[in-house]
Amino acid sequence: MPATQQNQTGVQQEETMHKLITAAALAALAATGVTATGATAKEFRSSDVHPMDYPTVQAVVHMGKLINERTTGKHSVKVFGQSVLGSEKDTIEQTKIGALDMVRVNISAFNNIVPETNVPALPFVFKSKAHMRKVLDGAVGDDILKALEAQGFIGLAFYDSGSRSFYTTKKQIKTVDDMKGMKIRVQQSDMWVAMMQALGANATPLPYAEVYTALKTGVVDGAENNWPSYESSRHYEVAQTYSITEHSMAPELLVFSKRVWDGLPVNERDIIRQAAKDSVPVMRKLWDDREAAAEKTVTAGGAKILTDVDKKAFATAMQPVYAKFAADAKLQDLVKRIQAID
Ligand code: GTR
Repeated sequence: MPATQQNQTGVQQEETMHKLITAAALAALAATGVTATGATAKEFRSSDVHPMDYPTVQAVVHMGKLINERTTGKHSVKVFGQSVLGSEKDTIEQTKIGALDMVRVNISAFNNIVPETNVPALPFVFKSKAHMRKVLDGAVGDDILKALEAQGFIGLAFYDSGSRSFYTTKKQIKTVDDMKGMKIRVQQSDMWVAMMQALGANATPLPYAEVYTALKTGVVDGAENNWPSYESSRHYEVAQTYSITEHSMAPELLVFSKRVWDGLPVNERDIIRQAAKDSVPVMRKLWDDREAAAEKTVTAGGAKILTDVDKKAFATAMQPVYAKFAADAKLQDLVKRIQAID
């Protein structure tokens, strides 16, 4: 008998024993991840292709802290960066079957799965960063997030991804004519392939993690991305001419596995949704800072920035993509609603 139980009455001894057993049972439950309420505590696993200091990763880390606080320590989030869990295409599949809980990808990775996701990736569809944020924060954004559900994903939030521009290893791009016959790496999306075709280029769809080597070994002549990705991936070291075409503002997307989601109590789903929404302003601040810092880094690293690019001609040449990828009434309506927003 423990020393504390000496000199106790029978009733006291019974109470002490009960407390000891309860504490032991709780400890055992905690070890298996089951809380006193019977619900399973989880460390949600989320994937990203970017390094840990990148704004998308940090935003999800922040979201995880909010979830942890708001579930009083029950749930947490662990983010795996740098494609360690696989490419965007692979991790989307893992999320669908519930092997992964969350994934943060560019919306283009969903283009072949959910037609509505083509719309915000369309060339020159947004007028400015402010316009893009306003559209995605509103009803159009909500409708696109909802469209993911039928395919097994809960759309939680959009994050910024700035504007994407071309960068090349040898030949520089200033006009649409310069694109002719160039091999350009794109994301794994039919719409992105069509965009390059419209410009007269040859699209090479590749996972993000393979782009550096493809540029370095000459498998492709160029790629396209925003300032922070051009910088953090070190693509600027091997493709030193960055032509400011700003042809797409395809946003980032954070989704949760519907399969996992359906097993969560409603109040916890609300906490997760709200935490995702609350991570958006945090991400935007990180994003704006990183965009400015990335521009400085790549310039200091020897990248040549071409600003005298014929953007209008790029917009005109890419117009046929609308007819092909935003053809049906539902998608046309989304485009119209975006254009109607100031
Ligand atoms: C980045 C984006 C990634 C990925 C990458 C790419 O801007 O954040 O999710 O889509 O581009 O080009 O593959």
